[in-house]
Parts: sequence; C-alpha cells; structure tokens
Amino acid sequence: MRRIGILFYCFLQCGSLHAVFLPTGLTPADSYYLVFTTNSTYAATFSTIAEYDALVEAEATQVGSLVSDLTGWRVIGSTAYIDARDHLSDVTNGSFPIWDLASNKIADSGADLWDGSIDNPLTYNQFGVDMTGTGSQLAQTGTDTDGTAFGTNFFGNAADGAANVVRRGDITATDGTWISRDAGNRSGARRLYAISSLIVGVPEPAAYGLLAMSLTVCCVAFKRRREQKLHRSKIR
Ligand SMILES: [Ca+2]
Repeated sequence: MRRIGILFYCFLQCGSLHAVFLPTGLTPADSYYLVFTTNSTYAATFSTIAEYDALVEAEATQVGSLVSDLTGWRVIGSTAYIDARDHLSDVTNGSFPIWDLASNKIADSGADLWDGSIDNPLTYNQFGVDMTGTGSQLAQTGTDTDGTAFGTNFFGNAADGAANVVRRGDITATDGTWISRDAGNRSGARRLYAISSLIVGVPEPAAYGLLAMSLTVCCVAFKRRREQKLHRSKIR
C-alpha cells in the first residue's frame, strides 16, 4: 500500500511540471500568455481598471475553469486613467505569443495584438467552451484597435454627456472589430476579455532536474522502506 502511495507521489511530482494549461503544440519550455472571454456578462460602469481585473480573476478561478490554478488575470480594456496597451505593458512590449483555451493562437506578440487584427476570434470562455451563437457576442473593451482608449467611450462613468456609451468588441471577429466594433450603453451586460500574466517556460534541463529530484525522493523512500523491512525480519 505504501509503495502505491510513493508511486502516486512521484506521479504528482511529474504532473506538477504541467500544472498550468499548456496549449497543444507548445512545450513546458515555452513562455506564453493565455486569453479567454468571460462566461458571464458585466456592465462597464466601474471607473478603475482593478475592478475589472477582479471580475476576470474571479471568472478564471471558478470551479471547472481550465485555468483555475492560475492567478494574475487582467482585463483587456481601458478607463479614463489607463489605456489597455499600458495596463498590459508587459504584453504590449513583449514578444511572447498569446493563446486561447482551445489551443488557438491569437497573436504572436504585443505588436501583433495591437495591429488591427488577431489570428483567431476570442470565442472561448474559461471552461474552453465556444460561445459562438450563445448569449452575448460582444465584449466591453472601451478600447481602439491600437490599444488606446476609444475617445471618451472607455470604461466608467465618464464625462461624455448623455451618450454614456462604451466601445465594444465582437467576440467572433478577427479584424479590428474584435476590440472596436461599435458603441453601446455602459450599463448593458456584455462579456470581458481576460489575459493572464506571463506563464514563464521552464527550460528543459530544469524540468529534468525537478524530475530527477522527484525520482531521488522516491528512491530514498524505497530504500528506507526496504531497510525497515530487513530490520524487522532480523528482530523476528
Ligand atoms: Ca495581428
């Protein structure tokens, strides 16, 4: 029984090298971002970006989410105080690819994200379910295609007169309308785009090092077990 326990421990140790969602085609040595569109919908009336980050973080960590073990999620959106491209400055200035939760590549880099098109639409939610044709097909963004706030149509109750509108993106689009399709009332309920913090790849030698360490622990445990057995048989 103890042996099964030790083997299970080894299995868990090896498995922990792949704990974070790894898109098909990538290896644990790769660094990348993940992105999803929220399953639930929200108004865009909060004024500070942190409030939206909290909403997408809560969506990511829901039971059944494919990324429930990953924290540090941020909304792709703009307020009166910060543009999306600056809120995600590490993404914007970085050269790491962005993948969705169905292993579709969205962009090769920050520059590719803000150049007016994406490789695949953002239709997958945190459960890896394609929401095309289901519920709202729009996401609150407040953002133009280059990642800056769209005029005064950003998140929050801004001074844009009676309009009170926010820029919205089309979750089924791959042209610039993925983030900047049209304007709608801020109080309307729509989805949010969420992007992870950078998932840093573990170089293969380091991964092997972890594996070797796990195997060493297992070997020591086996050895100790055998010694205890021998000791007991001598006493008898
Ligand atoms: Ca692009």
